[in-house]
Amino acid sequence: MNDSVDLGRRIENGALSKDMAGQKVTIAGWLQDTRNLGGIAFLLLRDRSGIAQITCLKKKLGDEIFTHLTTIPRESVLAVTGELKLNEQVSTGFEILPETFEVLAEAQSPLPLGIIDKVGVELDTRLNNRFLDLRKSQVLAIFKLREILIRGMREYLVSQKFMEVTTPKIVAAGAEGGSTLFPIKYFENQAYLAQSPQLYKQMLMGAGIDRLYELAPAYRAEQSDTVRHIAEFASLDIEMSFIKSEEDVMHLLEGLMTHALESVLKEGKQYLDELGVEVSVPKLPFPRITLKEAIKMLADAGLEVKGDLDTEAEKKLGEIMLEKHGAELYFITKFPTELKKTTFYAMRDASNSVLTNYFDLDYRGEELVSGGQREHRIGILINQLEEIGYDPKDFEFYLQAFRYGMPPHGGFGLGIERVLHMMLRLPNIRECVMFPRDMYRVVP
Ligand code: AMO
Repeated sequence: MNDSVDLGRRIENGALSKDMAGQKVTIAGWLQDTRNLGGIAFLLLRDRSGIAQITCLKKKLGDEIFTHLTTIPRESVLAVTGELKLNEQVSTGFEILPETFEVLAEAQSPLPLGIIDKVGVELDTRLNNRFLDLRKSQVLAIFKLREILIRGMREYLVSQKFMEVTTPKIVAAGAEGGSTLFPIKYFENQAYLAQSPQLYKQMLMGAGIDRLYELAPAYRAEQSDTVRHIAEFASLDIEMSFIKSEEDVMHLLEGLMTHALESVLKEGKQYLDELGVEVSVPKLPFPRITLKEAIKMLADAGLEVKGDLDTEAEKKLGEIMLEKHGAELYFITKFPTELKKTTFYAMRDASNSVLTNYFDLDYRGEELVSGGQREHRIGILINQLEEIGYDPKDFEFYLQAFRYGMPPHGGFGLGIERVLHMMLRLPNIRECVMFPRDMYRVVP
């Protein structure tokens, strides 16, 4: 009985069906749970596609084999061959009566983390044992939804003729301010981990790749230990040429978000149900409010804001936009130049140079996206670099691309984890990354 099982014949649990009644099948996975009732025992075997019940009858198997099967530690990897038999009492409608089995890898016990126990476990313990944590169906559901969301975004961008590109993550200059740069030793020189593909996506506009996107890690040495910041995040960046204004970019972003959320609803229902969350597809167009209007709305609600919106103000604005405008997603536009100082590449408003053509997209009070129209005229771009004290020489590789025909262009950067964080109403953004990086965590 305890022979080797031919894994070449393995069928995924999800592919088993009642039509296979009477057939011999081979399954393999993790032993999730064992219920031993004396003469009969039920083993639940889990793989990525589902759970199958293995029903062990002591009389049929004999004492020794029954005892062996029912004492295999939880979460061991087990392969079983046996007959598929219909049984209406099982949720799937069938069970497997084992004929041969093999313990492929025994799990140590106790487990550092229960897979099916309902006891609340600290996020840190879960992240320290992430390979086990990811075995939980509710945790895996987040990543199934992440995959569906990203697939929906890619689908949309491909349909809009965007080309996927890959730009370097080891770079010589930062694009998003010095304070969040990770310096690295690069042979005999200093380099940095890329905070954003900003300079490269713009250079590629000069190369004539007039609609591009990149989905890649971006690095920020965030000194703030918050539930919405991580040091490595998945950034979806787009850039497009021949725009009339940032409105063209915002229009694309509306289409992208709507399509991606529709995909999540269509393909991810089972995972949303598992997490007990409802997602709604936003109505078009998303409301647009200027930063000035946002500050006024907050003041009317009793919250005085000076300068930029902090976390509290963003949250409050999220509540106001939901209550008063029924909007979960909304644009905040016309950021003052003063607040986008480090954003030297931002085009200023032609009619009012104290404002930029820059916007954010917020989702229930959290910023998902920043973007806008870029400054493509080299003289002005150099002035803007100098204004904030940067030496244009350090950006010469970038500026060169503006000297030989750079079309008007714009784009945005979207944080994938931020979308998931808000969409799934998770308490912490770290839930949306398999192996998150933050100020204190670099393992596992
Ligand atoms: P920005 O710096 O606003 O803009 O970043 C764009 C988006 O990236 C996400 N994000 C983060 N997510 C998690 N943890 C972090 N520490 C973190 N930092 C940023 C947010 C944010 O809205 N080059 C510009 C984009 C552009 O103009 O194209 C940029 O990087 O969702």
